[in-house]
Amino acid sequence: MRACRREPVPHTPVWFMRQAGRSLPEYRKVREGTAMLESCMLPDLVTEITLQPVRRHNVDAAIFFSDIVVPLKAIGVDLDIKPGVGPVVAHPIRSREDLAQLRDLTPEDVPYITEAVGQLTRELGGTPLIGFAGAPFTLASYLVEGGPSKNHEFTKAMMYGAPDLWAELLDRLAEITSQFLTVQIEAGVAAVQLFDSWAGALSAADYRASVMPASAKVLSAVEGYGVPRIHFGVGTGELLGLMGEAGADVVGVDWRIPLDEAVRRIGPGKAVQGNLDPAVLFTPEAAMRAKADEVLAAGRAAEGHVFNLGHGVLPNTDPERLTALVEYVHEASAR
Ligand code: 1CP
Repeated sequence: MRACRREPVPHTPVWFMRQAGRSLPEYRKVREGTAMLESCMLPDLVTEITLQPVRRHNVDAAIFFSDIVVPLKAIGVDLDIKPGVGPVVAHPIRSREDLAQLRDLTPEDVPYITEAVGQLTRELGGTPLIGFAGAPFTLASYLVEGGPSKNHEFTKAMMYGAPDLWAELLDRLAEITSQFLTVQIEAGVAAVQLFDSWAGALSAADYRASVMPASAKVLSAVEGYGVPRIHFGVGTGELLGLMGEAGADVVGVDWRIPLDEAVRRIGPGKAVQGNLDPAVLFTPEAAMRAKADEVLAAGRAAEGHVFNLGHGVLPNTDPERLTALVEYVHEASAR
C-alpha cells in the first residue's frame, strides 16, 4: 500500500497476477468437480483459493479469486467459462437490441462477493486484499466477439462502424464495472486493479477517443474511497501515458518496455507495477535473479514500485520458483 502511495518502503513489495490459480496443486485439488464460475460464487472456496498463494509464497498482497466476467453473469448475461478456452458468451452483442442484456448491477446481485471479501479481510490480518474488475474495452471484446479473440475484429468493427452503439456499450459497461468495484471496496478491499488486458490491440488515438472515457469514468467513480487504483493492460507501451491519465494511481506495465522508460512515458505522480516476463520463471535460478535485478534497478526510476510479472503466472510454472522469486525480491530490494 505504501508503494502504491509512493511512500518509502523497507523492501519492494511483490504479488503476482494469477497467483491464485492453475500453477498451484492445492488450487487444482480444491477446484476438482466445481466449475470455474460456480467456484467464484462460493465464499468459503473463494477465501481458501485467495489465501493459498499468500500462505505458500509470502507475497505482500492477495488478489481476490474471481473473474472479470462474474459481474456480467450476475446480471444475467448467458455466458460460461469453458476449461482451456475462457469466457464464452451465448448471444454476442452486435446490435442495439442486444444491449438489453446489460442492466445495472446492485450489491444484491453479488452477495457472495461481499461475503468473501469480508471473510478474507478478517483472515488476512495485515496483508492487503486487491479487488479487481475488467475494464470496459476488455469486457466489450468478450461480449462482442462471443469469446476470446486474437484480433478483436467484431469489436473494432463496432467501434469504427457504429460509434454511437459502441459508446453506449462502453458506457453501460463502465457503470457495471464501477458498481462491481464499489461493492468490493465497501466490503473492505484495500486496493483495486482495473484489467484492460486487451487494450494493447488499439492505437493511442483510438484508445483516447473511444475507450479512455469509459475507463476514466470507472476510475473516477471509485476515486473518493482513497484506495489505490491500479490500471493494467498487455502490450500497452504506447498507451501508458493515457492509462495513467485515465485516473490511475499505479500503472501496470508488461515486460515489453523497461520500467524506467515506462516512468518517462507515464510522467510524475504515479507508481508503477511490473514487469518481469512470466517466462523467466522457467529459467535457471541465476538467470531469474539477474532478470529480477534488472526489473528492480529500472524500477528505482519510479516514485513507487510494486514488483509483479508483466502478465499472469503461466499455468505450467513451478510454484517453488515463485516462492524463491518473492524471497529474492524482498532480499535484493532491502539491500
Ligand atoms: O478453471 C480454471 O482454473 C480457469 C482459469 C481461470 C482462472 C484461474 C480463469 C478463466 N479465470 C481465473 C481467475 C482470474 N481471472 C483471476 C483471479 C486469480 C488471480 O489473478 O490470481 C483474475 C484476476 C482473472 C482476471 C481475468 N479473466 C482477466 C484479466 C487478467 C489477464 O489475465 O489479463 C481476463 C482477460 C480473464 C478472462 C479469462 N478467464 C479465464 C481465462 C482462461 C481467461 C482468458 C481467456 C482469453 O485468453 O481470452
